[in-house]
Amino acid sequence: MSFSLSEQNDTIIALATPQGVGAIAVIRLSGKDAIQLTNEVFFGKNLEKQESHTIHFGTIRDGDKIIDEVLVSLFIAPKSFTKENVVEISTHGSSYIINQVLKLFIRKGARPAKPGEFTQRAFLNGQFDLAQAEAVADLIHADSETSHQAALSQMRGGFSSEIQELRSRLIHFASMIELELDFSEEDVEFASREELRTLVERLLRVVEELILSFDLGNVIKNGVPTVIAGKPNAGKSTLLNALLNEEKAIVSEIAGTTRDFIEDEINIGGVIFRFIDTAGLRETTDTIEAIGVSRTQEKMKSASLIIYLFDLGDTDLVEINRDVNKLENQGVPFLKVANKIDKANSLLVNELKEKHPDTIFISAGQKENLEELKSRILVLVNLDKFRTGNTVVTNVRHYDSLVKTRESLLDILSGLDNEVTNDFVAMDIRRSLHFLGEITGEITTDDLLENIFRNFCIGK
Ligand SMILES: Nc1nc2c(ncn2[C@@H]2O[C@H](COP(=O)(O)OP(=O)(O)OP(=O)(O)O)[C@@H](O)[C@H]2O)c(=O)[nH]1
Ligand SMILES: [Mg+2]
Repeated sequence: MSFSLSEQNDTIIALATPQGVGAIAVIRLSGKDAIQLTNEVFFGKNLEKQESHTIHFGTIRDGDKIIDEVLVSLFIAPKSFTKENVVEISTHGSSYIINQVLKLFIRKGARPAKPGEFTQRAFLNGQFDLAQAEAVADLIHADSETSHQAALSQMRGGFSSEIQELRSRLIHFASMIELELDFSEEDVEFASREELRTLVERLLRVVEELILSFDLGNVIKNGVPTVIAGKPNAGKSTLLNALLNEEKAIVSEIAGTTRDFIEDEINIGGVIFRFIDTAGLRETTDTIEAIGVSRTQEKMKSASLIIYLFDLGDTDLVEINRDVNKLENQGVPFLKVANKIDKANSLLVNELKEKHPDTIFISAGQKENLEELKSRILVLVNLDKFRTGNTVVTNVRHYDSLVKTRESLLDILSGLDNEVTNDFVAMDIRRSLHFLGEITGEITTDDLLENIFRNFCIGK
C-alpha cells in the first residue's frame, strides 16, 4: 500500500456492511468528489445543496435504468469519520443491487477502497492516533464484553493520552539538554537532573504497568486458558461437553479415553474462556497416552486457571491432599471440583467439607451445580479491573514498543547514575522518545502503516 498524494485524493468506495443478503446494505464513499459523484447518479434532490448530517430519499439510476430506491446520508468535510466528504448510501441488501451500484460509481471515477483505507485516512487526517486506529480494528473483532470494553477505552484515547503527556514532558527535557550541549563551554545546567530522574522514573512505572497489562490484555482478546485436569475417568470430557452443551469430546468408561487435548471457547459472564480438556494424569506404559500426559503437564503450566477434577467414587483424601499440594506449588490458580456427586459416598463428602471447605461438588453427567462452578471461575480470575476502564495493552506492536521504551528509559537512569556526559543522556532520551512515539504514531514508517491497515477489512 503506498501513500502517494494522488491516491490520497481519490474518492474511494466500498460496501460497509457484511457481504451477503441482508435487509439493507450500506455503501460508503469518501473523498473530495464523493458528494458530486453521488449527485450525478442520484435522482430526488440536488445533494450538493444540502447540509451536512442530513438524509435524503431518492433513486440511483444508471442512465434511464433505476437500480434501487435508496437513502443517502451526507457528511461534509471535516465533520466525518475520515474528515473528508463522506456519503453513505443505504440500498436494499441484494448482492445484485450492491454490485450494480459499486460498478456504476467505479465507472464514474470512484476507486474501490483497500482494506482499512477509511480508517487509514481518518488517521492521516488527524482524526485519531495510531493506537486508536488499531483499536477500531479490535473493536470490530471484539466478541465478548471485556474485549469490547478494552478496545473501546483504547479507541477513546486510553493510554495514548497518558503516554503523549509524559512524552511531551520528556521532549522538553531533551530540548533543554540539547541546549546545554550548545553552551557546553559555559557549564550551565538548564535541565535539572533530579527532575529528569523523577520524570523518567514515573514514565518507567507507567510503561511497566502497561507491559504487565499485556498478559491480561491477551487473555481478554483470546480467552482465559483454563485446563481441566485430573485422573483418567474423573469426568473431564463429560464436564467440557456439559459446559459447551455439545458432545465435543468422546466420553467413555474406559480410563485413558482422551489422549490429546481438546479445546473450545465458552463465554461465562461476558468473559471468553478457552477450556482445555486433557489426557487424564496417571503413570502409563502406553506410549501415546504418555505423550498425552506430558502435554497435559505442559498445558497446566501455561494455564491461567486449572480445574482440578476428581471422582468422588474413586478417590480418597490422601490422594486429594497430595494433588492439592502439588497444585499449590505450581502457582497457577486452581479450583477443587468433586465430580459424580450423584453416586458419592457420604464419608468422603463430609471429610472434604471439613478439610477442603472450598470444594465445589458437581455432577458433570447430570449437569448439576454447574452454575456455581461458573460463578466461582469468574471470581477466581477477577477481571473486574477491566470493567472499570483500566488501560490494557492488547496489541503486540504496542507491547514491543513498550519493552524497547523500558530498556531505553533504564539506560537514561543508569546514565544519570554514572554521570555520563550530556550527549549520551540526550541520545538515550531520543531513543525513548522514538519508541514512545511509535506507539501513538507520532513516529511512523510506511512499512509500519501498511502492516497495520492491511489487517483491517475492506470498507473499514
Ligand atoms: N455417575 C456419574 N458418571 C459420570 C459423571 N460424569 C462423568 N461420568 C462418567 O464417567 C466416565 C468417564 O467420563 P469421561 O468424561 O470420559 O472421563 P475423563 O476424565 O475425560 O477420562 P479420560 O479421558 O480417560 O482421562 C464416563 O462413563 C461418564 O459417563 C457424573 O457426574 N456422574
Ligand atoms: Mg476424557
